[in-house]
Amino acid sequence: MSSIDTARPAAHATGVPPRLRFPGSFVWGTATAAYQIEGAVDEDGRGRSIWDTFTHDPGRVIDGTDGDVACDHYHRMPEDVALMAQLGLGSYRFSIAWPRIVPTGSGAVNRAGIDFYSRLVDALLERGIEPLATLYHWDLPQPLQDAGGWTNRDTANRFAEYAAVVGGALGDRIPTITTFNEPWCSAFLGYSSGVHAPGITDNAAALAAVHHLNLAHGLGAAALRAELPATGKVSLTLNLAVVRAATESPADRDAARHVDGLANRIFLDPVLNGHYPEDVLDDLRHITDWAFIRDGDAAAINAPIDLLGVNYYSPTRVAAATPALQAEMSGRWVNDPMSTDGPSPFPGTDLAVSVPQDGPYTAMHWRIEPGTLTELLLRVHREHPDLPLMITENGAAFDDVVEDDGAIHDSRRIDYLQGHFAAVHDAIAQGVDVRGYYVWSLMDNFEWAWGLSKRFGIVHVDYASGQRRLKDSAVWYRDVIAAHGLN
Ligand code: GCO
Repeated sequence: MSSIDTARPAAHATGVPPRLRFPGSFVWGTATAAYQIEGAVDEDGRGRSIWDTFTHDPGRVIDGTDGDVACDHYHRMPEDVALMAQLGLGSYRFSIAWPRIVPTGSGAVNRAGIDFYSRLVDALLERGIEPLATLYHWDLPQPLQDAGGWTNRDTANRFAEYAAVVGGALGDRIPTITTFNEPWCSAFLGYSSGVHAPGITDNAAALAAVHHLNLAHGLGAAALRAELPATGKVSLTLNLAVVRAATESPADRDAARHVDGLANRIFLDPVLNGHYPEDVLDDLRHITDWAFIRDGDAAAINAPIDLLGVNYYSPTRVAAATPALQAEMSGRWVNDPMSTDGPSPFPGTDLAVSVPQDGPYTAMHWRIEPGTLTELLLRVHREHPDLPLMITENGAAFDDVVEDDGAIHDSRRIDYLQGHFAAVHDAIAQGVDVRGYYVWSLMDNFEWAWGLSKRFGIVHVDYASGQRRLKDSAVWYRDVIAAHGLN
């Protein structure tokens, strides 16, 4: 039976009911992350994070930019919240910068940091926009990295302390708090491919980081529960992958199983089922002995969550790492670690490689295939039927052009979003409990190793002046929200 609520009247100005209507309680939002938008890196007692260090290390960021100013959201927060209200957003997903709250990662709490997020939350609530806060969107306090970062088990305890501080200070006004955003990126891009901070290239370190991130999620979830009101919800956001084998050969199919293990099951299984996938443990014994997994960790990681956030952009295609592919890789990929044109190492393993896919592509060279989002949601729902899901990120970068009159006709972004909204609708119609959707991103921002060169926003940001301009996609999204569906 379809769970789509057809009783809700369409609020669209034309009075014509949308063709694809979403359930009445479905939430429409946009997402951002602290380091990508805030700037003000040295203000009001904020400590340094690994991203401050990384971006100031020449050669790490493709266009040489950094997040020192970014969208200057720290100073423009009221204006940005007004913009959200103008779009009719039901919710706003943002992240809290750990180094603003606990500047050195342990010990003293910085009141001014809490005050900033407190003002943000109040501004949102005043406008009827529900805050969804993430505790960790990659900005680890640098002193914790100096002590080993996520390879150090103790970082998980520091995270739980930080979670308790935020839960205690803001938990009465934030209905849902997310522990981590995309631990896969923190572990594998941070410690294996090294294209993200802290820029380490060591597969064994990445696997230790996976475990300590999972542990930190579990300890953090428990710490939050102890502080939150009974109605407070705790969630985790994962960037789950739809992994396809390059060919039907047994070797490529096994590579797809293996990568599915590293991209999805190494997080989903311990968090939701209380154990690591045996096949993944076995696959990687030549890299690590997994001795960092201690008695009691499985139960801690398995702390209940109320909601799973799913970030999804594009499918993944992999092949077994044959000598021929490895040779091709060393010619093409190693010289350009962000290239997606040729076969590339799959972060964290020497058993599989990522291979190119056909277009259409976004400006990230990510294949556009909305139906794979339906496929992913159906899979998670099949394996965890009682778990509510939320699309916490989906969106696309394109090379936007600002016309002389200031207009930005980003029709390809509208097409991308429309296709993915329809894919979510399709999953809901097939019985998946999807509670809402957050466009990545509210505004153009600092796209990590790509710097300011890739624009994901539905709002354009002129980085020189800080000026915000609605792209066509923002106006289109406003109408989707008003109609609560697609026409
Ligand atoms: C991620 C992060 C975002 C990115 C977005 C586009 O998924 O990598 O959560 O911070 O900016 O995904 O790459």
